[in-house]
Amino acid sequence: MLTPFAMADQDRPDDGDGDLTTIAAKPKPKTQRPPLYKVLLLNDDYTPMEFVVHVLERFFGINHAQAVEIMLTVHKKGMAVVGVFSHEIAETKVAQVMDFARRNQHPLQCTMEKEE
Ligand code: TYC
Repeated sequence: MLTPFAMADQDRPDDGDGDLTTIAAKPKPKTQRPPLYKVLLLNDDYTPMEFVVHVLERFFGINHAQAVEIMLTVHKKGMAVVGVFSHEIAETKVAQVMDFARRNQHPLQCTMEKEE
């Protein structure tokens, strides 16, 4: 029996081998998850609604009905989160949307924000 720490019997993890011995408590691995980033779409007065719906379908893989719903949320509330990604993927999505909007001469703005 390995009992490296002072521990009450009832708090010892059972190693399941049928006796009352315990295994040594494993040190907790301190691996950190990488931060995630919200990609936000911002409202404006000029970008056509159909264009925004198309952007959501094309770059975020969102189905048509959901895309219409999200577009209307942005239109009414000013912005909405359209996805949560790693830093690199979020940056790529933002760049793709901004480039596509610019090439089509729409003022649509897309940005990213670190998640808490
Ligand atoms: N407000 C725009 C309009 O009335 C539509 C719009 C929706 C624009 C969402 C941008 O992210 C946006 N044509």
